[in-house]
Amino acid sequence: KESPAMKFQRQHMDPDGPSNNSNYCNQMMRRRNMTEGWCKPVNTFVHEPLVDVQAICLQGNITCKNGKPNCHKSNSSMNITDCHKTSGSKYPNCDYQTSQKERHVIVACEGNPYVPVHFDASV
Ligand code: T3P
Repeated sequence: KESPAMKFQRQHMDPDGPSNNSNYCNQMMRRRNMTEGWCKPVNTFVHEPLVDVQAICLQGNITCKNGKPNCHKSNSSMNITDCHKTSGSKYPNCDYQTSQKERHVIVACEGNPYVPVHFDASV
């Protein structure tokens, strides 16, 4: 079974990206199984080494959007791609807008080892 930490990596890690490709999100949302049963509306991929994203769990501790205390904001800005479902697209034809950004990343961390399990926001 997929652990929360592995699910975070599947949904949010793409160290070898980004591709300068407006089809990036259409391809990646499908390849990473986020278009099965529904079109996941918003999803961010992080283009940094896994160790650097795991290290965010040791960085600034903040409250998550859901009120839990286990979120952490990256000290540095990171290279990310935001995928937003286009308003007209309907399952099973999931269509996404691709936007590349440099942002500080906020993740929720859990467990031992204490690792990212949820992407909360970019700022
Ligand atoms: P997950 O908890 O699997 O990481 O908030 C609902 C989902 O939307 C959540 O999935 C994270 C995702 N999301 C992003 O990936 N990027 C964003 O900027 C925001 C706001 C949400």
